[in-house]
Amino acid sequence: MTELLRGTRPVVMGVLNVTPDSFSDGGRYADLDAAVEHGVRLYQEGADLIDVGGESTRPGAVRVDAETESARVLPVVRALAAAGVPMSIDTTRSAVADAALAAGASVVNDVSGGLADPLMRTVVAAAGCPWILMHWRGHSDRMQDLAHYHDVVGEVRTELAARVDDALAAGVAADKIIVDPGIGFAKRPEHNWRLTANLSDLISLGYPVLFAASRKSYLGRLLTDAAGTPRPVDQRAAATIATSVLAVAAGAWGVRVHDVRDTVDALAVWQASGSPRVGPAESDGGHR
Ligand code: PMM
Repeated sequence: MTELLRGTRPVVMGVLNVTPDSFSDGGRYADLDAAVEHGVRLYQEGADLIDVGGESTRPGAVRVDAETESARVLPVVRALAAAGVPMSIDTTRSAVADAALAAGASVVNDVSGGLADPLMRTVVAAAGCPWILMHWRGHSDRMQDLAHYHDVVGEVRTELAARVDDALAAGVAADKIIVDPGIGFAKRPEHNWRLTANLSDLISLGYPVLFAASRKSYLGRLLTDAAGTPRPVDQRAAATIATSVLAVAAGAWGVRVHDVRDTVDALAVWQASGSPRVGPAESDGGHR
């Protein structure tokens, strides 16, 4: 994990949603054996971390209770830990994060950036684990109503900086913080494109940046066919890989993707091409 956080090479997180209703893989890995098998496969394909989630965050999703979320993820986390697979837990709930860390996860991926549960910062600070703080404005049932910006890149940067300040004030170490623009969360397609094109503005905060556009709807809309139908979710891999390479080339610390093997291949090409890695250490000498 320490090596991952140092950012000497791009990190690939593989998505494992143990939910019936996530937008791209919902229902496919709701069964324990299928989930564990898929997590192991993504790890073997080269993922650095498997990101295990038990609550869908697709636009409009209705929340599940903490018990349901825990019952979905904990057996998977335990089994993957036993298989030696490193994991992040994708949750906004401190109780789920706490239990998943105890069960073998080593990173907390919080799409609310600590806003949904005020106890999350305490759990993360006590655990001393890395914390991914994503830009978020509200739960999925209402997030599209919150997609109003004058300057999306500037506002996301300012709001993420506030999340970082909250984390630091709670005792989370600066070198454990990762930020994420939250592609698709309270964002319209034009907002997602502005953020995709201006990642360097977020990288200049001085924290590792995770970019997570995999299969998201703005890519489907980009690839709309002549009849006006957006490209289906399972046919957005090439577009996703293009965004991942662009993000890493712009200095992103890592990407969160469904298609691990092809992403790893594409990033190997990027690295072999000798492209200089431009990250916080090189660009502005560290934290804000
Ligand atoms: N997106 C989803 C879930 N978790 N975590 C982070 N850090 N960033 C994201 O953009 C993000 C996330 C929703 O996508 P999925 O349904 O494919 O998991």
